[in-house]
Amino acid sequence: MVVKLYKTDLSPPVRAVMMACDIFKVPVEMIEVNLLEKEHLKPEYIKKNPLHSVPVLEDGDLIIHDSHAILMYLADTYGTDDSWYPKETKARTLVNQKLFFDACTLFPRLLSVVFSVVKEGQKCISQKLLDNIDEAYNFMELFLTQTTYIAGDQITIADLSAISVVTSLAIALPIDAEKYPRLLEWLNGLVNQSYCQKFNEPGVKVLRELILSNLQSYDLVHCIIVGQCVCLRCVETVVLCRSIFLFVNVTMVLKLYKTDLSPPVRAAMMGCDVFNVPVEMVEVNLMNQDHLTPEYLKKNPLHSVPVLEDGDLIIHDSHAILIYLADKYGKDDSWYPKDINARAAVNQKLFFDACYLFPRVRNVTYAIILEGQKTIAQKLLNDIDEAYGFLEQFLSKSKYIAGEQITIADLSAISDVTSMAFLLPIDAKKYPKLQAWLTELEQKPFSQKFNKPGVKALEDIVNKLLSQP
Ligand SMILES: N[C@@H](CCC(=O)N[C@@H](CS)C(=O)NCC(=O)O)C(=O)O
Repeated sequence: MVVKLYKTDLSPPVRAVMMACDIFKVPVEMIEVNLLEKEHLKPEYIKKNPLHSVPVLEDGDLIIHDSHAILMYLADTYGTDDSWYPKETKARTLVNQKLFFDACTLFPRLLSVVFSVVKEGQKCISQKLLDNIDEAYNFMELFLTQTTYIAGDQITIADLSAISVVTSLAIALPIDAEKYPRLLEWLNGLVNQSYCQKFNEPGVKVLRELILSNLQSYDLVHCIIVGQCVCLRCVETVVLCRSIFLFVNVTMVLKLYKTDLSPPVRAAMMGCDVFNVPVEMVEVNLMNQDHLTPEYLKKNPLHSVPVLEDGDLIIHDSHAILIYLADKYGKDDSWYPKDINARAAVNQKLFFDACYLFPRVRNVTYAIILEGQKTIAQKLLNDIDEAYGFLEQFLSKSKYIAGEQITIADLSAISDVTSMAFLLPIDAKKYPKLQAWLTELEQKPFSQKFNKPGVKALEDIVNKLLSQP
């Protein structure tokens, strides 16, 4: 049976999937979706993917709307061995966390550039956006200093995601060979591979032309960035708390670095509770910059919480943590199914949380807590309302967000939705399914114990800061 891939070459997530189809020899029919012609907003497409994004993979009645979840699915279904996506739990976890790194850190930094130039018509790429890209290169350099590829010494599907984005980021900011030698070595090794030349390079070229033509429409050849003259046309190839001990009958205790304010932390704490994980909670006070100390950065260069430490395995993303906990400590597979199709449905909703829900909470809370904003911009409230709309559509099809059973995707989502609901109350008439799901999940013991207190603390801080002159 031939699978269908809805795609456009401009898109790095699409390119990652096309490379995987090539590598795994997937019998695929490619269907062009012209974003500039708004084909992704047509009702037939929205029916397949309410998020109106590309790529979408259709395999019989299974529709997957996230490139990372597609890569996992293709590797499990079509991979001839497990080298691209190891089956062994620890090795798989390392790949998962780098897929989430791409979804949460790399790709959004490219999107910001494309939006600013193509949608908002900015003549220059702002220094802030360039600094963000530079920081992303730095993260990559740190990873690649430890291992040959980003998730270990073997190439994996995480490299496919990352290369499609890094080659696109390099359009905006060439990679400095002196500062990032390992990154460049990794990149040069990959861009010479036939799958990259065939399925990544053409799209990078189209994206480069799109970005440049938008800058050129302002008759710009050079882009002045804080006194520097950066000739974008010249950019050719990509050189271009120590508090809780849950006693169980095992000697090894895991450590979870956490702060209750954080939705991803709360999701991980709920996972620990649901799976009875023997965990020591270690408090990381973000206000005191505990997450920026050298010891913490050594554990997690991304300086985020949560981090789960299990012996020598360190996991720096809540979604990858939930997957790991479910696989290792789940008594059955109900929270994270082993069936490949059901698993793909959960994976895509974990990425939905990583890419849509959490960023929309963070945009508001960071603006208030870190930047001292005194009101919430209407655009950010609209984004939250749109997220409610997506959830309503998902919950109109199934009782929980990834099917008829509660899964780890609901844990991720509930931590974010409860953090949004005090910023923009949910209109139960407009979003009845969402309201019913929220009410049910809020009453669960894991939610009462490990989500509610953090939501209340966050709400109190936000309200206090908004009310201060
Ligand atoms: N994708 C990550 C996001 C984690 C994240 O951004 N956590 C925030 C707190 S909500 C943080 O640690 N911010 C501090 C920083 O990044 O410096 C996950 O799901 O674990």
